[in-house]
Amino acid sequence: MSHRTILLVGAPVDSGKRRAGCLMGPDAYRCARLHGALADLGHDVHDLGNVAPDAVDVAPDAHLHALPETIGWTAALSRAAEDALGRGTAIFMGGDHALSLGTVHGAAAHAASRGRPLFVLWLDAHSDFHTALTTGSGNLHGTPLAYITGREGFPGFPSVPHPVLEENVCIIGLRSVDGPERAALEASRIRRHDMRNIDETGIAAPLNAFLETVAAAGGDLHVSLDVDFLDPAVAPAVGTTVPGGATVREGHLAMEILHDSGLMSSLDLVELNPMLDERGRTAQLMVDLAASALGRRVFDRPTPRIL
Ligand code: EXY
Ligand code: MN
Ligand code: MN
Ligand code: MN
Repeated sequence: MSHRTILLVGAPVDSGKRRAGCLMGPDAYRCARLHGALADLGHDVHDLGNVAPDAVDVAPDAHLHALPETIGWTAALSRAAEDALGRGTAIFMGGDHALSLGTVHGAAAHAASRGRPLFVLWLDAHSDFHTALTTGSGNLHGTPLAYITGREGFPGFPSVPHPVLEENVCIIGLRSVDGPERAALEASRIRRHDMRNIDETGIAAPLNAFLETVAAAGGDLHVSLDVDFLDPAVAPAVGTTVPGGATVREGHLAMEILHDSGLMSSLDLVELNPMLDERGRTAQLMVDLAASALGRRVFDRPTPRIL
């Protein structure tokens, strides 16, 4: 297994929705030993601490929740992502999915600086494909995929000089898509796999097909893992649960396939709300999934000595 330099970046974004709690996400990952789990695999791991949002001169919006703060996070996390990716593999400890407005913005800039396209794997019950003008809830954590693919409708946000091409995006796990998102998705070139697809084909087939495209293009790959991709029975600590999600094994299989491909350059761990967790089991599952994405295997680990 190839050892990596891994940069852990705390992104305590809680502004993407009204329910509070994701603020504590980065420290929950620290308490669940994300750093140690990855170091145990032989990686050179550095925790860069938490990012803080930029102060921005943007007027609050009557509909869009915490608009100024979310714009400030986008700018700050874009810079943080470029910095971290210049040093190795970046893992962003969220924080809600609004953090991806900035992390993918920065990952796309980093890829472009090296003349490589950026691909995005979105593991989520939701498509997060609203613009700031179509969202019904006003919760900006439902918009990052629209923003980073360059959809119009984000007044006041940083420009997107390197939009991710729609054909370079693959969503897996869908089971809650709003009307405007559905219409926009169906008009797009985004690969999208709902849970019915996964029930029928399994998760390996669509994931491997996407990864073959990434490899053929010589692209960087940003993975955005939303807690609600998983079934609420195994991952309750998220405010937007949707029944019928991925099993623990489907989650690990996806992460193990990602590791075997060697293609993942950055990873968002988003939407963990420790206020909703049960003895830290969701945080632990997310740490275990991240470890699978970075090479943890039953048989690659030294067999414990029989005492
Ligand atoms: N589509 C709904 C909305 O826009 O409010 C729900 C969005 C949930 C977003 C979470 C992060 O995945
Ligand atoms: Mn070091
Ligand atoms: Mn999401
Ligand atoms: Mn979601």
